[in-house]
Amino acid sequence: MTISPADIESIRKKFPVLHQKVNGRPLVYLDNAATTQKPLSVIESLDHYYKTTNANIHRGAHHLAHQATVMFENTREKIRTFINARESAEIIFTSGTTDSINLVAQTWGRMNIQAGDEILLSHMEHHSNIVPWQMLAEEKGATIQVIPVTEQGEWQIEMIDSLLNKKTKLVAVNHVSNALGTINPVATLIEKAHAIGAKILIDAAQSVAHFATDVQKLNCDFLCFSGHKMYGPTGTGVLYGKRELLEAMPPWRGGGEMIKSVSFEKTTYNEIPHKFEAGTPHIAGVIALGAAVDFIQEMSWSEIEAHESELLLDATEQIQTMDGLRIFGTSANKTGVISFGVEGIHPYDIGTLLDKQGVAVRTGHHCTEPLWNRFGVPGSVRASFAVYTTKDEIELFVAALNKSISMLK
Ligand code: 7TS
Repeated sequence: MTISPADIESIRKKFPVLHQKVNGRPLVYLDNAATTQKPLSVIESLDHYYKTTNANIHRGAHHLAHQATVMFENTREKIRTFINARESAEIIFTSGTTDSINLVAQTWGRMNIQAGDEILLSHMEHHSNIVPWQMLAEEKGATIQVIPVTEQGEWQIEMIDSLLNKKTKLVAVNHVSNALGTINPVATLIEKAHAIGAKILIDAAQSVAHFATDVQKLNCDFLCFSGHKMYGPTGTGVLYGKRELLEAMPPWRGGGEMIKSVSFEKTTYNEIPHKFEAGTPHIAGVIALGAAVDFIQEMSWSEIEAHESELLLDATEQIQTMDGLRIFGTSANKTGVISFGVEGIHPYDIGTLLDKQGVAVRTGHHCTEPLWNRFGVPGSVRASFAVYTTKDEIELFVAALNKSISMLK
C-alpha cells in the first residue's frame, strides 16, 4: 500500500524547509541521500530541550540532569527497537556513520587485524567505508580485497566465494549504495562471512530510512548509520555491535564518562555502551533523533517502500529514454536513487542548470571515486528521493532536466 497524495501533503507540511522558492522556483529537493530534511517534531525537540532541560547527562544529581539523562537514554531504547537489537547496551551513540566505522577500525580492528590478514570491501563503498580500513591495513600490514561490481551496479556474486578465505578477518559493505541505490544482498554475505569465521560490518547509512532493519535477523556483527540521513539532526549517529564483541574491544577515545575509576596508577573502564562514549555527546541531537524515529514509525515500512519505489519507477521511465543519457545502477533491487550521466556534458553543468530551476541534486563522485573509475566516468548527477518527495516534483525534475540538456547540447 502506498501513501496517498493527501497524506504526502500532510507529511510535507511537517517540513518547513520544503516550502520555499529557490532561484524564483519552488524548491524541488532531490538530494536526500546526502541529507534528509527535518520534520518540525525534530526541530522543536531541539528547541524544547534547550529551552526547558539543557543539562549534562549521567553525572548531575539535580532535576534537569536527571531529565536530560532519561530523555537521552530513551532514544537509545528507541534505536534498539528501531533496529531490533537485543539490548540497548549494544547501541553506541557516535557523531555519524564515519565516526562509527572509525571506532570499529581503531578498536576491534587494531586488536584483531594482523599482518597478512585480509579485509573484504566492495567496489561501491563510500570513502568512509574504505579509508579507515586502508589506514588500518597499512598500519598492520594487512591487505584490502574488493568485491567487483557489474555493469548493472550489483556485486559480482560469483566472485564472493573465491574472495572469502581463511585470511579474511573482516567484511565491511554497505546495505545500499549511495551512488547507485543498489540494495545489496547482505544477508547472504553475512552467512558466508561467518562460515569462514570473519566478522562483518554493515554500513546502513543509506538503508535505515528506507526499509526495515533487523540486526538480529541479519546477524551482522556491527551496523552503522547517521541520524541526519533519517530525518534527524546532523552530528548524531549509531554504532550497533554484538555485546560480546563490544565488551572485548578496547576503548578508543579516553575521557569522562567512559571510565569506572581513574588514578595515575591505573584507570578502569565503564560498561558498554558508555565505554565508547567519552565526553559530552550531542545530547540535544540524540534526543531529537528519538523524534526522528517517531516520525518514521508513524508510517509503515510497506507504505514508505511503495511510495519511494513508485517515484523511482516513474523517474526512471521518464529519463531513461532521453538522448545520450545513461543511468548508472540498473539493478531491480534499488532504493529511490537515480545516478546518471549525459554523453558530452559534464555532470556539474547539469547540476548548475537544474539548480537555476529550483531543483537540488548532487553532482560529482559522491565519495565513491573507485566506483566511478570502474565505470570510466568522473562522476554522475544524482537525484535521490525521500518520503516527502511527490510525483509532481518528479515532473518538475524531468522538465528541468530536459531543458538543461537542450541548453547544453
Ligand atoms: N556510508 C554511506 C553509504 C553514505 O552514503 C555516507 C554519506 C556515509 C557512509 C558517511 O556518512 P556521514 O554521515 O558520516 O557523512 N553519503 C553522502 C552522500 O551520498 N552525499 O553526501 C554524503
